[in-house]
Amino acid sequence: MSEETKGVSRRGLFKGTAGVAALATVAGSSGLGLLASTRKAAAATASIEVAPGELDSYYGFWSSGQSGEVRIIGVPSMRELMRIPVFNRCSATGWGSTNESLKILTEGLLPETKEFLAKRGRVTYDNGDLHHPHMSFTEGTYDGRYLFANDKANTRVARIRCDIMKTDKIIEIPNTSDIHGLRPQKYPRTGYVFANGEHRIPLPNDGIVLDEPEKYVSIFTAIDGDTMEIAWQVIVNGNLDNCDADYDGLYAFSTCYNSENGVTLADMTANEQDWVVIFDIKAIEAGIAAGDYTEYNGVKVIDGREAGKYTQYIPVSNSPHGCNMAPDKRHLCINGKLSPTVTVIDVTKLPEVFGGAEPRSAVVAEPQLGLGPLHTAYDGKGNAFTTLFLDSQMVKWNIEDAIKAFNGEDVDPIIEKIDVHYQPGHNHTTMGETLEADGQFLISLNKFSKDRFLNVGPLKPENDQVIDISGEKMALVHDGPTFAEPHDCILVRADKVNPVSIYDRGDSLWEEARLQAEKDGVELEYGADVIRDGNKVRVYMHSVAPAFSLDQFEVTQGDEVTVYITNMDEVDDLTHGFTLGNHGIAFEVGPQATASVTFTADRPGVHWYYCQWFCHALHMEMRGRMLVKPVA
Ligand code: CUK
Ligand code: CUA
Repeated sequence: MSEETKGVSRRGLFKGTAGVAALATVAGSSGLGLLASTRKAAAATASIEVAPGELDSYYGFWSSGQSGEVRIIGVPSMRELMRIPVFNRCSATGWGSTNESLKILTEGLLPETKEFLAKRGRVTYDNGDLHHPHMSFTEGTYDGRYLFANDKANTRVARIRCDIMKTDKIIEIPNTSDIHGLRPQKYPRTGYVFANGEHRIPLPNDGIVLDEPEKYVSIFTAIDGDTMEIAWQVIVNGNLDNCDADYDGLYAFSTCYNSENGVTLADMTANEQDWVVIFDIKAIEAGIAAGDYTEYNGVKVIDGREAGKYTQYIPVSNSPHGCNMAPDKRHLCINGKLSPTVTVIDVTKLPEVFGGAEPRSAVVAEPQLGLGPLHTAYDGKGNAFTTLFLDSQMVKWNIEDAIKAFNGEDVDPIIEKIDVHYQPGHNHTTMGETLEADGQFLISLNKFSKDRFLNVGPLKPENDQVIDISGEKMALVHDGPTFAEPHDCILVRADKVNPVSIYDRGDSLWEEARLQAEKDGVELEYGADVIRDGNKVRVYMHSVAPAFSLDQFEVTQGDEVTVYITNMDEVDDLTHGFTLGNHGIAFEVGPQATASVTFTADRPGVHWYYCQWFCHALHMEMRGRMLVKPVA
């Protein structure tokens, strides 16, 4: 089977050199000639089959780009298991309308954002652009506590609790614009979450500086993953794109594709070389402790624009993109994008660079791999897999051989190339960004699917392909359509993640509801109470399939009503819901959870509420009436 996956080289389709022109035309290329060979390859293996009733061996945590959520996908089957609302709103779970989710969505916003939104009658942003979901680490591997993810659109970072797979913190990052690259500290633990501000802006961005791009800055942020507070920031030269951290807890790295500090495409791609910024974590911590910072918006900000003790700038070819630390603890791969190369940096040489050695002295290899290298993943056996966006290929190469070739030996580091469909961005291997990289599967997250699926109109799905990398040869084994637009994913061995099935009644998620119930002298667990407090009305119900504890309640037009629902069922998978007709209200209540919503009852008349989560043979009957008395 594997021979068939070799496919046809697409190099001939792109005669030009890798550059802006080629990037601009790539969307129009089709590669139709490849179809026959690759379809055959896809059908030729059964290694991803997960039979009915069997479980996947990996959790895939998928970003969803402009959809703003995180998705859980079983790997290798590629079955979508769950969606976790993060920066988006969710009609099913009520994310963005329950009090509990609104608290998370609003409490971390900057004061000026709250003010800006309030003027528009809103309390939070409705969109997000989530590119990079990454799990917390302990000692170089996933520890199953949290997932962290960025929002490029509204400069936020979110944390997801992996015990319940719900978002529990969202913060907006001050002093910067458009958080893009995000990675957790790998060692000794997370620890810091590193986040790149991609777009350069004035600091402070208050309108005094406008069209003076030379005064804009880009900022690297370290967030404390335990408290979700900002630990410190560093101003850098150029912009910031992707980032990663080492396995020794000493350095973080970011790619910069705009060393020109330009604001137009032509400006930004003018220089032959950009750079990767190296951050010395210990030196920055010492600088903060010694008071070598300026405070902006309550955050301690270090100036790292000049190479020195805090930062070093290692030149690499024009417009690098992906930044991937290898599980050999030693090699960092910087993906060329506009250059056909990947630059390999030996992180054990970084102390010398900080000590004054020439920055490029840390570069130990620079293999030429093909057109448009964007991201690199690892098998834990010394091999790397790099996506070639322009070539629509995945290239497998050997790191040691690349180093030998760089030192003048006659070795070809490239082991194999296969076609992917089409234009891959990120890729990811099973456990590949940890010390436990196991070399089983590789995902290619392709930006275009074109003809790979039934035509669904002009907006087509992305295509996330599964490649079996356990053998000598790569074998493309599955095409997986996904909605807009996974940039990145991680593949976590199933035993690393242990979610609960039933909520703990003591969970802090509904702390405010618990406190309010105490004040009102009612029990959330067994409530069937309507508490009147001026024009505020608090309705406490619990639900046990197939009934709410109140089959009606009455309020007066204009009342501010809060409905608290507690699901007292203790059965796995027995979720109830609360939908209030013609009020735009619907939310999920998981087993043993409490959820609530607040609204103004300004529609006189009879309004039914019902459970929208099919829970019982009498699910349709699980409903009640809200009676709204008109004001005279
Ligand atoms: S980025 Cu999308 S292909 Cu936002 Cu990680 Cu590289
Ligand atoms: Cu409860 Cu449906």
